[in-house]
Amino acid sequence: MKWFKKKKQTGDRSQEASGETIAQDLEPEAPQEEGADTAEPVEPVEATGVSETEKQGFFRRLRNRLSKTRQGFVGRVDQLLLGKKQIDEALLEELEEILITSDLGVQTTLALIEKVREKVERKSLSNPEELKEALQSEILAFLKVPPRPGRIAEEKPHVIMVVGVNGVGKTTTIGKLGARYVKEGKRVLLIAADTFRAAAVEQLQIWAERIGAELVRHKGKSDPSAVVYDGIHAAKARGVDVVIIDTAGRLHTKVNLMEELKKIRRTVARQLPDAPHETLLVLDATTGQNAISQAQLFHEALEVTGIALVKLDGTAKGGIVVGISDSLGLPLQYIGLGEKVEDLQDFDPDAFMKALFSEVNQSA
Ligand SMILES: Nc1nc2c(ncn2[C@@H]2O[C@H](COP(=O)(O)OP(=O)(O)OP(=O)(O)O)[C@@H](O)[C@H]2O)c(=O)[nH]1
Ligand SMILES: [Mg+2]
Repeated sequence: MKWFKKKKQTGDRSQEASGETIAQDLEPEAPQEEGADTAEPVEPVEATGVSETEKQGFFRRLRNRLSKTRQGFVGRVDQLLLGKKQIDEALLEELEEILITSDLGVQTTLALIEKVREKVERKSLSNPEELKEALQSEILAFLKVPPRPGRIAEEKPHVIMVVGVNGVGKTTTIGKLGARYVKEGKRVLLIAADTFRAAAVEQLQIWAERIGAELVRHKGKSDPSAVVYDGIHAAKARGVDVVIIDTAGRLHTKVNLMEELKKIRRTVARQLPDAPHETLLVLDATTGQNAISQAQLFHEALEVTGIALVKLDGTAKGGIVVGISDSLGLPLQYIGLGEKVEDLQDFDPDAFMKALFSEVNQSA
């Protein structure tokens, strides 16, 4: 039965950054419990069937949570253009600096500036207002990675394996994502395969209880693949729709980590030949260009299918969205805008740009 469809995107993009940053050492805090899922309704997964009021609330939240980036990036562009009458080389150089320091990435910035410069030379762009419009449309073009046919799970369950370095927001993202599927009426099972850290299992358990998902866990420090084996087995037996696997972000070495994750993947595939259907990489927007290096590392080892870029609410350098879309050729699937269950949104390039470039001084 072809019951589940996911969009996937592709792009012929160059690699931008290199290096490894697996040893990031952020200690996650426990998820916030109070009223997390009662404050506002959880947004549905599909845009279809969403009321106008919900859409507005959705956009308002996006806009509010991007305020740091709007002020730090678009606000600086506005300041640069203020009172300028013409576009000269000095102005383009300053713009280049703003783009780079907003974390769009060097290569992406140079490509953007080049496109703008061409337009200036062709005289299709002559004043700062037009420059700002051109900048928006060129950035949007970078964000719109062309879609490709989705991968379809032939039979239940649809399996999503979530990976990323420690502290980026994997477990929180799993909670939010699981909540969306539960809201859609799907039966969701979470697998606690981060057995490296004692508190990790409890953290996932809290999320499972909060969102109404099932949980498969082992007591004590067992082999992650053994937990995954039991989890998939249970999911098949119970007719679960969606399985989400939480994994460790840190092991003794990064080689160990990647080998462990590959082993988990093999375990899943042995029980369900097409699975995992998605390998979702969670990246922390506040780590800037490191996020791109991490993505390259994980993608090489695990063939990541999509990215969740979270903590966008906590950074003025949201330009990383553009850098990631441009340099990885991987679809930016979700963005995280806070710690609560409703703070995970599908990444929508048009809405993102609209939220970012709406008037800086407009009340949030
Ligand atoms: N502001 C903000 N905080 C977030 C977001 N996503 C996650 N967090 C917070 O980031 C911290 C770490 O999140 P976790 O979900 O525990 O991260 P993890 O990747 O599972 O960490 P490990 O299990 O140690 O590998 C928690 O305090 C979360 O509440 C987000 O979109 N915005
Ligand atoms: Mg975790």
